[in-house]
Amino acid sequence: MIKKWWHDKVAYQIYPKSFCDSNGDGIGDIPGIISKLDYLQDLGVDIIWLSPCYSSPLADQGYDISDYYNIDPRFGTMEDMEHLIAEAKKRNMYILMDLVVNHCSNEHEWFKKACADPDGKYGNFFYLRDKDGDKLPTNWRSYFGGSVWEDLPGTNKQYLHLFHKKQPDLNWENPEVREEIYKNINWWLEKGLGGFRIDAIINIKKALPFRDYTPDREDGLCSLDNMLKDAVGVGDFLSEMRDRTFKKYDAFSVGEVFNEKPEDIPVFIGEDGYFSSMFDFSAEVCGKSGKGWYDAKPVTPDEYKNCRFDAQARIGDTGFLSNIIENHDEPRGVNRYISDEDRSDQSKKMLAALSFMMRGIPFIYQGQELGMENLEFTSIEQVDDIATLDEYQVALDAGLSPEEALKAVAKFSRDNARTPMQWDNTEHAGFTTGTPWLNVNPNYTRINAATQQNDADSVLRFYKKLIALRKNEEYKNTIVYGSLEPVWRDRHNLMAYYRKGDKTLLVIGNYQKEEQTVGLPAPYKNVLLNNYDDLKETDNAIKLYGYQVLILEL
Ligand code: TEU
Ligand code: CA
Repeated sequence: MIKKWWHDKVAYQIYPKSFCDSNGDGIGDIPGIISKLDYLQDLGVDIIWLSPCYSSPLADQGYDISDYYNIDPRFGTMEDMEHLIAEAKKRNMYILMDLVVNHCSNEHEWFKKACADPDGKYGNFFYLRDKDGDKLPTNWRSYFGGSVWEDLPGTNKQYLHLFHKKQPDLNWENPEVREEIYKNINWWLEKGLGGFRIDAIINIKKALPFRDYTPDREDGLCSLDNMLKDAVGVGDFLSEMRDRTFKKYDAFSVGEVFNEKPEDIPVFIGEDGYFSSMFDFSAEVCGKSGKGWYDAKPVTPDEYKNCRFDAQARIGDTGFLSNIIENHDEPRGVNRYISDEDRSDQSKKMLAALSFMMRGIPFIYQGQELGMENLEFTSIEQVDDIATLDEYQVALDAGLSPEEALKAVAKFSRDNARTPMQWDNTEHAGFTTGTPWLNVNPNYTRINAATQQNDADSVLRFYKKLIALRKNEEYKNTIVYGSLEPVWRDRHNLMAYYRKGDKTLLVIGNYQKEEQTVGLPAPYKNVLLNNYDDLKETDNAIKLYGYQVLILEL
């Protein structure tokens, strides 16, 4: 395998709106991010992925871009962005921006021009269809609910939007659209970005000609999965994009890829793949239901283990996955993968080590390093996220009471991860001096960065140890490039694996509150990490405490 600069890195996702507010308007901003670079450097972060901060009406929190060449004034200025890139560089850190090019905002000038002249150049930047009475061009359901078709204002046409109606899909079949996108990517790379996280990218290829599929809910619409299964040829777009942009700059690119087919893996992230890496979403999609969030099942420890091991096996050493336990679209990992009764610093650390030590590039989502938790919603009024509001309606339509519907969607709400970062125990968790745009989790008095920095046993300090281990010259090669082999795969509530390279490491997590004993295959030389103070041994066997995690060198 050809070594790349990003292989041994540690990445961190910032959701700018909720990270740090420098001017008291309640919205996080780029100067706020700059003020926290030392914190990130101290943690050991190398790559920072910023969720979108381009000009945007923020209908989907910036994933609806109205100008790809500008920074939204709420987040700062272009000078701030350049300053951030420069300050990061000084610390040997790289900035990734979010590449949102499946769609733009309906407030982008391309869309405005398409409305003004739908048969002209910009009409062909989108997917437009003539209106035919009440009949929709297709019966596809948008990811955020309702039809994917919306009237094009001032015309007799409709436009396609797989996401929100304020996010019209760009027509990638049109070479002029692709040129505009590549031009913009290169413009940003010229500014010294390390690369991009690539949003919703599988959606750029549509199955043409459009057709209906069998409806799967009472609304008479069908999931977009049907259309995506039929769409062939996304690789033509992706390889062209790679060659015209990332490749020329040796930039890092990580794709938000769902529903990939096994044969996609080598072409997506193998040598000279479309992307440097893609996220492992195997655990995020586990237990999800086509009916909606209200019907999702909790993920058991054994399911969690199997999802993650299967994903690792599918990739092997073809390429590098990007490993996460959460992001801005998901609930907090410690809520999703640990039961309410068992959530503790110990179980949080176990989850951290099990995920972090897998083969791939670890991504930390802001606050994950503190063990930040879901917010308890008491009313749907507290929800800002458009996906949650839609899923709430889906749950009501399915017959749940308002209380049940709230409870069901609160578990998955994207706002769980979007509450302000908890810096310290002062008002609003030190995120802002003003009124935060979204409620701060009241647990900030207990869970915050300042307190944890001073506590050697904190979740934060444990993450620091994990990162330091990944960077330790002695073990680095094994942790980055070593193979991953599951051990005792069938043992209930136990997740364990070898990492084998020039060293042999054994990672063992007791994924339950009860103790359990494992016999070691060989004596260990060193305990590299332990989330307890001690280790209970009886000749070549270890009695693991509840949620104990160990990283041993054999
Ligand atoms: O997410 C795309 C995406 O595929 C998920 O939202 C997915 O539809 C959902 O999780 C299904 O369960 C990206 C961004 O991460 C998200 O924040 C944006 O809202 C979305 O694209 C549109 O840009
Ligand atoms: Ca601000």
